[in-house]
Amino acid sequence: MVQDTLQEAKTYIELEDKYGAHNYHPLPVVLSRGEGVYVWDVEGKRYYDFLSAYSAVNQGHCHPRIVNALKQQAEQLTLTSRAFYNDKLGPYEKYITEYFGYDRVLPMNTGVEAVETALKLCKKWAYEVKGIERYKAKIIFASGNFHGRTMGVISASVDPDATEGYGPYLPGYVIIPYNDTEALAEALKDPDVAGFIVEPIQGEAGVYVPDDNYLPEVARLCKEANVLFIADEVQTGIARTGKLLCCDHHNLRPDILILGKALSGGVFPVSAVLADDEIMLTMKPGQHGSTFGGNPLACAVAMEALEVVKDEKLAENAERLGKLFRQRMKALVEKSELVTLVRGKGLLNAIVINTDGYRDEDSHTAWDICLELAKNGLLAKPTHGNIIRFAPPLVMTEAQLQECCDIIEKSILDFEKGQ
Ligand code: IF1
Repeated sequence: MVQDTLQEAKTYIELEDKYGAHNYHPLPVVLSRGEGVYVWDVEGKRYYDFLSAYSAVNQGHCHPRIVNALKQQAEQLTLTSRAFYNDKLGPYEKYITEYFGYDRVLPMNTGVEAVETALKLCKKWAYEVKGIERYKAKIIFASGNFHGRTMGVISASVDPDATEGYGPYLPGYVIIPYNDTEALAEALKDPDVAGFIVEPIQGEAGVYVPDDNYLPEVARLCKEANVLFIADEVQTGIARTGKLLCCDHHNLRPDILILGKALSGGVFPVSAVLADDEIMLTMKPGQHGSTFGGNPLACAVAMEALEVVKDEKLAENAERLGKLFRQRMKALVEKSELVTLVRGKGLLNAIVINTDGYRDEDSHTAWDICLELAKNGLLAKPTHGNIIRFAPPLVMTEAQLQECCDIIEKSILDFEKGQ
């Protein structure tokens, strides 16, 4: 369908073009159904989904158990607001805090709301526990970060696409290079630093996996400086990188843990911030909130989504299939002129396409390869010009993964021949 977008698909594309904001540039594929590792377009063509809605459908599209939990609760009670108690939030709070090993959870909806919540908690803690003078608290971010699209978060971005035209920005942020513990140690000399927020792997930056000792050093340096280590696991969490959390690869326990996306298996916006009493109880009644935060529907869906992760051993599967995937891609690097490297952890991987310059938006090479992949029944999308992220649902079988590697290899080698 991709090349000669048929009339029906064109209709949907034209509707979005005419009536929608143009804040995305989608691949010309119009999807109408999803199940497990597959999605279908309006012409009935089936694709392997190698984006997983940016790691929100780790459990696979429309997982029956999660959809059923949604349906059951939707016919019972969907939203009470936090003006009253309900019979789902308490049990969910107990469940998720025991699941991840924290004293408390603050439930939100989108990933960026959870990030903003974590940043507010960090400052509250800085003034009320660490004793930093109001309002001198600073938070350190890593360059190349992606934590969402709100003003409070893009103020720490160095990506012109994410920031240009949205000033003035929020003050109080310090930006240091990613994967650089010396820069962190230097920045931590400032006694007004409250926290360091970091993605265990930088997704948007192109699946940038830091050195093995980076995160352990981050945790050690933050502890030494009495600064909060805040892990944004919105994309790397929920089994994506081959462990329940990416921090688990290093047996690290961030002071504040941020979750989103696959926390709901992609059927509903659910996010969460987890921390212990000393941090979480700095927020008093009325000092933070959200209309939908912690709603009964979200609680029912998230509990089932997390049960599925455990029951179906999705982290183990991601670990095993991720190794296979990178082996196959390394073999492709040997055969291909275009593919220069593969990097990732578990089933969060990316290949780098050989074009000049990091933000080589003009190359279209990665984009055109994604069109070729779609033609051959596999959906993926470039990030930052010359990098293609590959992140299938974690329910994939080995046979399906091998078939997908065949598709990727064929598409890229055919594309090169056609160049
Ligand atoms: C877009 C990127 C991925 C995230 C991390 C917080 C959030 C995200 C590590 C905010 C969201 C999404 C947002 C979406 C595309 C996608 C994305 F390309 F933008 F960067 F995955 F890599 N922390 N990432 O990755 O969560 O508020 O969106 O629920 O904005 O285009 P959200």
